[in-house]
Amino acid sequence: MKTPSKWISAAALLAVVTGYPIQVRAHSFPDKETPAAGQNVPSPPSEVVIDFDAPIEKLFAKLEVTGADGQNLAVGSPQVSDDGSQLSVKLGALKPGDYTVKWAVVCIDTHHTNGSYTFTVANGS
Ligand SMILES: [Cu+2]
Repeated sequence: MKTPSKWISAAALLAVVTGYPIQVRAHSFPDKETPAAGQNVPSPPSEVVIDFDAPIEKLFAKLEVTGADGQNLAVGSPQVSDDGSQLSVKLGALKPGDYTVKWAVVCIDTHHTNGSYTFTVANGS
């Protein structure tokens, strides 16, 4: 005869032991940014692209690119690739200077992550 209570406690213990690391791994953080964080690009990029290490929800993805005056220079809405791994937005013509990229996403297990980084458009001459 089986002893259900033993099975239940074993499952509960397993959830406690493994639950936390599984959730951490499922959070979506940037794997790669284009332009890269801190990069000094020789010519103005036409878009900003961020690759994530875990799929993100299309509905809640935010991506802003602001210049020194704080104005958002993204053109149109941010786009999420079909597999949820890539977030991108088109840019208007950027002048030389420093730009801040701000992103906020929700991964498929509903965890929110966000962050920001800067890149520089060099003085082309
Ligand atoms: Cu998560």
